[in-house]
Amino acid sequence: MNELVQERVDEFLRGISKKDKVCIVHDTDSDGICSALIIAKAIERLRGKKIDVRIPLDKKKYGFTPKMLQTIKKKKVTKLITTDFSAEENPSIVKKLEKKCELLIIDHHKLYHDVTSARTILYKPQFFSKVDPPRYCTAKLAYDAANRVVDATDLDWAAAAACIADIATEPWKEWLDGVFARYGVERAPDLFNTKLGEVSAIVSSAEVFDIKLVPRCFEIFYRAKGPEDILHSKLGKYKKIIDKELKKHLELFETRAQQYGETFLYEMTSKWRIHSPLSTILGLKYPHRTILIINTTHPFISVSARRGDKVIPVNNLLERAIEGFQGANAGGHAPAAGAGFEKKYLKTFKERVIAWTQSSSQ
Ligand SMILES: [Mn+2]
Repeated sequence: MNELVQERVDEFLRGISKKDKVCIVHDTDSDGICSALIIAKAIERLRGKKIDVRIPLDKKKYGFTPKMLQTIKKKKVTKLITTDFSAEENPSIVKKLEKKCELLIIDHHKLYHDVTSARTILYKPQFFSKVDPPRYCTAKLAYDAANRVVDATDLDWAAAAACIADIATEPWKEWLDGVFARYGVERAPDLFNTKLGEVSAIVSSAEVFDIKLVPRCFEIFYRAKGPEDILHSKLGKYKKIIDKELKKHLELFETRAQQYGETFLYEMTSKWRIHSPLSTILGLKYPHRTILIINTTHPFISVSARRGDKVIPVNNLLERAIEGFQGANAGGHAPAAGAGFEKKYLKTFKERVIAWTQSSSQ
């Protein structure tokens, strides 16, 4: 435990001047967008000037890509902030970036390497909090940091929407009650069925509908005064389309998923990248099952896995299952993770998952 991490984060944010070139690299899901929003707003309030560059993650590759590094170099970035992904997964890239800029990594995913240095801050719950990292989502980390250095309480709705999206509500019950009350939002047993849950679903639907909508999502969030502005925005139409597609696959899952003990594999194709929201819904419905949604639509397969009770850590399961696959990636949290690999590896992938889950349940 190291309480000094928070102090360093606050110092980093307060130290940003108008002369700095500030860049945020963020994940494109609700937590990624809301955390980037909160940090971007906090910086604008602190230094009286907006951030300079914002780069969304490339969903298929994760982490820094050569193109991103080029942009960071070209824009002469001096302060680099990343949100909602393990930016430290490749420490040599962090070391390279440190030569040109100071880094603040805000994230709640698995810790790969402690890259903390004079130039880099790793702001992960693992270092300073007893809260289970998956439940301390990045937007909440960003919100807590922002409010230590400036008033960002008006962004509570965005942080709350991200908590719902990431199933990271349990440790923050009291605070969430306050947010619901402040906006007069009615509670429901399933938080996705509330107006704040709808805000989070609007982002994920837009992202799933077309990844190119992410910058527009960010702009709409940046201008919004509260959750109502999102609910009445033009983004709502994508949610309707994606909801229909999700419903179709939720029904198909019941008859077509292959069962191996507690493990359920569901292969699907869709015009949209719905595997992640689909597995989130199924993970909530069946917390004691290991659920793998395998999207075989494209030559590069995407897998989204969930295990609500964490009996099987699905991030480790996926990391192990893709070992040796060229150009593959896997990662995430113990209860929720994702992977991507070329189609030629699908058979091996499935064999490994089945073998591993069956041997561990004996
Ligand atoms: Mn997250």
